[in-house]
Amino acid sequence: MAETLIRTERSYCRVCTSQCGILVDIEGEHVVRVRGDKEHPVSRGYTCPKGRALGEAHHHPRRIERPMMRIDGTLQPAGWEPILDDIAAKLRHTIDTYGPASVGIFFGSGIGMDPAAYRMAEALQAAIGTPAKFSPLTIDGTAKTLIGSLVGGFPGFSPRPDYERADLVIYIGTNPMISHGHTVAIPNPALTIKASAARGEVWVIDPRRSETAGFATRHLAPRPGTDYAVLAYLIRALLEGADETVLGERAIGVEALRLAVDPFTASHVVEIADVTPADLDDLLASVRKAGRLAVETGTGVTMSVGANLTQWLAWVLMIITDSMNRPGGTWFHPGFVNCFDMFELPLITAPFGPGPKSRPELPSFVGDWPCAAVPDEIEAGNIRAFLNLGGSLLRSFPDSHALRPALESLDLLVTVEITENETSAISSHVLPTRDQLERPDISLWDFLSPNVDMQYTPASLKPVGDRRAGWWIFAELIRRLGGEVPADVPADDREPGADDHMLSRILAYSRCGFEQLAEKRYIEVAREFPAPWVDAHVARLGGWQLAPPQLLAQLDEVSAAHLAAARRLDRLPGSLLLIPRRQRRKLNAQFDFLGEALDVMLNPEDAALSAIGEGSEVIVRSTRGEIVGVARLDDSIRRGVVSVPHGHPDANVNMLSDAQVVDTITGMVRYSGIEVSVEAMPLTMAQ
Ligand SMILES: Nc1nc2c(c(=O)[nH]1)N[C@H]1C(S)=C(S)[C@@H](COP(=O)(O)OP(=O)(O)OC[C@H]3O[C@@H](n4cnc5c(=O)[nH]c(N)nc54)[C@H](O)[C@@H]3O)O[C@H]1N2
Ligand SMILES: Nc1nc2c(c(=O)[nH]1)N[C@H]1C(S)=C(S)[C@@H](COP(=O)(O)OP(=O)(O)OC[C@H]3O[C@@H](n4cnc5c(=O)[nH]c(N)nc54)[C@H](O)[C@@H]3O)O[C@H]1N2
Ligand code: SF4
Ligand SMILES: [Mo]
Repeated sequence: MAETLIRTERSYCRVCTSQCGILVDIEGEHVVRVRGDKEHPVSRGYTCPKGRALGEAHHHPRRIERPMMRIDGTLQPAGWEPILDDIAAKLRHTIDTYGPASVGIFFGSGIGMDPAAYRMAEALQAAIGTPAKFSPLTIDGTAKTLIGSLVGGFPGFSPRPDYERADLVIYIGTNPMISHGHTVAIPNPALTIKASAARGEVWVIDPRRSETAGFATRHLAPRPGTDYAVLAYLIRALLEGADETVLGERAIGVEALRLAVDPFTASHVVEIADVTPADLDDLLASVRKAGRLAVETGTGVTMSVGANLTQWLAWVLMIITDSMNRPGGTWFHPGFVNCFDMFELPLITAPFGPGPKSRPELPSFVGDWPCAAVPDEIEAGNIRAFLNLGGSLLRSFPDSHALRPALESLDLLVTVEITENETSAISSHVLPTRDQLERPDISLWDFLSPNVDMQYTPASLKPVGDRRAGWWIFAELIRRLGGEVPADVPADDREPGADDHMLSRILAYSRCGFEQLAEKRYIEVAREFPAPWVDAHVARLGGWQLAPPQLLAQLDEVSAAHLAAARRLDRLPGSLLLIPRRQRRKLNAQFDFLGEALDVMLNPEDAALSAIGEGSEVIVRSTRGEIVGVARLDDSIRRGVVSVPHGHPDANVNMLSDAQVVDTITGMVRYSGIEVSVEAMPLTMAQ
């Protein structure tokens, strides 16, 4: 028998921001297995099915190895030189004829975890000079950034649970047992949540009794999008006799806030949110008992009509219980690459600018244009070329019906990818880049980590085929456009040490040097808590802003609409509110090969009304389109709600979403609370 030689490379997973330590067993250049690294200081051997599937992702039958361009209507392999020349010539022509704003760029999740590429993509955007920058922010969670600015005076300000001490953690619209957290990674969620529940209380607020609710001490299921009303009830009650030091000295706008939440009596909230008065009493009692608390929100909040309101009132609840930057409450991440505690944090309370011309109601928000504007911008002739850097546009953006023809009409649609999908299939140029096992990395999104820490991994494998580093691709485009690339950027990504050099540039002002990090692999620094820089920033702001006028107006508007909807008697059977859900063996549009099915999760009583049985094929319809899925009857979901996961190629839930339905303060698209009907597939069609 031939002897096999397996080597093991120590690395960390960059599929999600938990960044679990992994050991990659490799035979030749073939990944035999990926397993958890028990010696990793944070994850201690924990992994999830996605991380363990990194080998299969690398050996994906549809992986892209050669650059391709469209010649006579079909994508054909060509060399890097002619392809980059062609892209640069077309970009140059587009910019010269229509101006820099005619080039749109999507900083997709794919390059989001490739720091060296990400930074060079920013340089490419600057070289082009286009404001038409898009990112997952406006299809994921603008509310958090908005509230950071409006209430805390800085968009990147984000409180996170003091898991070591908090007696009450409230999860609203987040399911860390599956997602491993929204903006705060929870690497081994069961461990953390169980520990919180053992010490105190864990409440989950979600229209579905989620996997996280299974570990919680209590679950509450309000109507989608109405979470803010529950919080308003708590705040109304807590403002009576609240700590005057907190309210008087550290916050402003108490009176306006008091007026705003005044209508939210138990009966008002019961009518809007359809929870019971006993639920509200119990939650209030838990809050009073705990004193301090932490509220974690996720995409169930940020994708809903109540996004800004719930996020705002979650902050207010933490502020008035003196839970901000306090033990037993929340702490603020000071950054690792950029150190917020080492300089005077600027006050940024209005992160808006001019937005896309075709959607005058939408601003730019922290430098991003809303993804929902892409179809209209192309249609209007404003965007003529589009650079898709690691995005699965047709599955992630809203309104595939509007988006597909718009993208197909472009002269130039460049996709930088690792695997073929329906977006690469309609691109004019497809550029293969190194996947995470083929490149060294550090953690760019330092502030999403549960610790103040930084990791480094070398590459585990040699790049396959003609794949090139993202940073090199973008630097080559900058050069060809006549822009300046800093002299120290290596000319060739295949030079030994070239990737490491690009990573070391990112750490220039960070808490540790690259050499030290490369040697240690993981560096954590002690957390200062309570952190003086947080209190100093809030003092400069004049105190937490409890009642920003835009939010007061939105509260009136949204609660009036919810009340009207609750009183509507003419709802048709089968008319439901669609909510999003993430699946364990999937990451957005990725990991299809792990076989998660598109299940349409319904309450059995709703299903019975429409004669839908378990496992039967159903049609889900919105005003924008329809998809077919398989019904899963489950009483963990509340009546009137249907939960459908996104990112599936054949039944793409974004055939149902509407690019015109967005939050007008931030341009965030509405993915939760979409009105749909669900019907059993007629037998003749099902056969
Ligand atoms: N209806 C609905 N739509 C949603 C959501 C929802 O809940 N409901 N969720 C939204 C959210 S929260 C987000 S963040 C977005 C995500 O939307 P996207 O940013 O489009 O992210 P993914 O779908 O993960 O697609 C990432 C792509 O990058 C590729 N890729 C993987 N690794 C690499 C790499 O190393 N380099 C490069 N260049 N590419 C790589 C993958 O093959 C994949 O095609 O979708 C949003 N869309
Ligand atoms: N396995 C896996 N992990 C992932 C991803 C993935 O696709 N798969 N995606 C990654 C990405 S890009 C992101 S942004 C994060 C997101 O992380 P999370 O925000 O934790 O996302 P979900 O797991 O979908 O949890 C959202 C929860 O909100 C609930 N919900 C929906 N609408 C409402 C509402 O109106 N109110 C309330 N209270 N709840 C509501 C849903 O039922 C669901 O349980 O996950 C990341 N991690
Ligand atoms: S939780 Fe899963 S996907 Fe996220 S880093 Fe860990 S192994 Fe990777
Ligand atoms: Mo996301």
